[in-house]
Amino acid sequence: MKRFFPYLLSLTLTSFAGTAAEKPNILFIAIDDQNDWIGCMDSHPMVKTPNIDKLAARGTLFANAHCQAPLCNPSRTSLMIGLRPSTTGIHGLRPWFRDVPQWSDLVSLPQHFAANGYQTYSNGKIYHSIRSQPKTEKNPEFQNWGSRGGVGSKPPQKLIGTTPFGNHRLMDWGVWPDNNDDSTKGDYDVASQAVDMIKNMPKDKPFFLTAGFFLPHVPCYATQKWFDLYPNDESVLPPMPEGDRDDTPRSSWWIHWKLPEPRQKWLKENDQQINLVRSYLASTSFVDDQVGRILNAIDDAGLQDNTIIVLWSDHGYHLGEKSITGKNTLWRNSTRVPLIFAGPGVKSGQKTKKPAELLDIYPTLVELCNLPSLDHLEGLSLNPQLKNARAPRERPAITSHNQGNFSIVSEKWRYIHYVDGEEELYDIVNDPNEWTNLASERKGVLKSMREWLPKIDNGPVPGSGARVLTYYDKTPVWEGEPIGEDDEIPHDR
Ligand SMILES: [Ca+2]
Ligand SMILES: [Ca+2]
Repeated sequence: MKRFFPYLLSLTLTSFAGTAAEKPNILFIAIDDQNDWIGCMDSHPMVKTPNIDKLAARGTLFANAHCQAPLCNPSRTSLMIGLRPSTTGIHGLRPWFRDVPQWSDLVSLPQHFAANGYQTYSNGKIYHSIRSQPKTEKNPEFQNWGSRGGVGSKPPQKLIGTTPFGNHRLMDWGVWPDNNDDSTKGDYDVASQAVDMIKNMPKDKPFFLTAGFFLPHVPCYATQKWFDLYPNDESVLPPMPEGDRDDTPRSSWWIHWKLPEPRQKWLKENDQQINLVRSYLASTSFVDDQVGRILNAIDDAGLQDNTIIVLWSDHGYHLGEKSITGKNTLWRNSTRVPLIFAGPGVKSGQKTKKPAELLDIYPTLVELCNLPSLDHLEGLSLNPQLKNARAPRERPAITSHNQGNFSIVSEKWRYIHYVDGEEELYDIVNDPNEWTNLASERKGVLKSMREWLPKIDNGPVPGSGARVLTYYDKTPVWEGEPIGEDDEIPHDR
């Protein structure tokens, strides 16, 4: 009997290795508030993101990908559980979806992988509100928790002075720390701990490893070396024609009525336009460098041929375009996001203009890894486009921001419907900056785009708050305060 034992043992080990080889690992990289200012997305002509560009060249870039909501909590909840915000009723920064009885047991993306033989690892910001396991919940969101990430080292006081709408502590940017040391930054720690996990994790199971970067979310603090990549003059600014909002409805303001993010007017008056844009670009390049550290660790560990890498951002960001900064809009600046897949099952060197949604990530990874499919998912698998960039796509990309406000993007058009019935239409091929609203001219296009408005359009769940707009009896209510018909649009208070 004794001499058979080593044989049995090696058989067991072989079958474990076999399982791991059949199931590719997942490296899941999230960037917070990263708009389409990524080199390979041909948006900002100066931005430097060599590592993300290299990843895109190794895989498939979705150049027409859009978030499901232009705000952290609803966007990330949607991506992680596979349901639209208009289905879940998660529209604001509150609540945490597990506190909503209807969604408390829904199987999230990492939970589904854990249930199918994966070890799951969390680093940094993946969900909006948790970076460690909530004590009250029985099912772990992740099995292993690493870096909490976040902003890291902060200056003793704000660098840019007092900002409107309450001088929010996050509304800040500039060079920090001032000694060129990146190692005190939360995102540096996210990359470091992800690299350690890649090096040291047990090899008997496939992994689902996340790295959630906080920058270029405000406060956009970066060290001087990243600022040095960008000129300190007006050439860094995006094009922002005067009066761009003259052809947009008043209800476009309702969904970002009062925000801590300063308006363009404040930036101009306080000479902060160039500083903000450079700070954002510097933060993007710094995060790109952290992405590169993790990609190198995958290569160094010899895992590149057996690891699917997906990189995404939860929504975009305005830096003065359409008179505002921040998110909370249904235009390109807020909805268009980087979305890249690379690794086994993904054709390399592809760039597709087919519409894609962050909601599609869940069913795509499930299919790529041959996991059991789940009935509740509202996204579509992107596998056809991962194999052939021109493969047909049956529906456009749909973004919502609070009940009744939707943006619908096809290969040719962006259609916007506001809660009061107002509409916008842009030809995104010939007018990628969405400057000319064609809603009054193209009635036929409007009609066909309207067909895609989701049939389910739920209002905010109980406990909703922070950036929630409701609309009853033709009265918009922003964060509990009615907006009067003649109220001046808040620009600078
Ligand atoms: Ca965000
Ligand atoms: Ca315009």
